[in-house]
Amino acid sequence: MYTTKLFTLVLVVQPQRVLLGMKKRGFGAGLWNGFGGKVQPGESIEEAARRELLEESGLTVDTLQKMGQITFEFVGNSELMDVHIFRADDFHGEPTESDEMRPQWFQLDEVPFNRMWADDIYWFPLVLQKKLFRGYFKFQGQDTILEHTLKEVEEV
Ligand code: 8OG
Repeated sequence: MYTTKLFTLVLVVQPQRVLLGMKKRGFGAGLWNGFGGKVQPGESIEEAARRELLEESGLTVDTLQKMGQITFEFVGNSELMDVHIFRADDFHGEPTESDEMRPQWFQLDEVPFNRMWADDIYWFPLVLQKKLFRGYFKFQGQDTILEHTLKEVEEV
């Protein structure tokens, strides 16, 4: 029997650059990523996205745009990860290092895909183009994608 756990991920995107954080510990340590984490009981997905963004990057945003949803399966693990991906085009505050993340701006043509999760190269361009999507990725370990689906949708 599979169970599903909800996660958030926020990409702060500006005309020439995107803010990523180097994950310093835990799941995905050593990889650049957007900011996010687990949705807690009693919290909406968007509330969780804002909380995690603030905790990990020091930033607040007015508007979060829902961009996509990806389900991750890891072979041997019956808990699926349902990751809700948001984009923010404006923010308040200064990117600030936290215990979990070290933020850094990247030019849009210098996104470090070779030091990101292997699936990101598939869907990240859709976020940059403001296209909505749904996906499924089946991983073996943290590096190998065994199967995937990805489609553009009208509504997330
Ligand atoms: O609470 P924790 O930091 O462990 O949450 C995991 C974060 O990593 C959460 O923001 C969702 C995100 N995440 C995955 N898998 C992937 C992935 O394959 N690519 C990217 N970019 N982020 C991912 O859990």
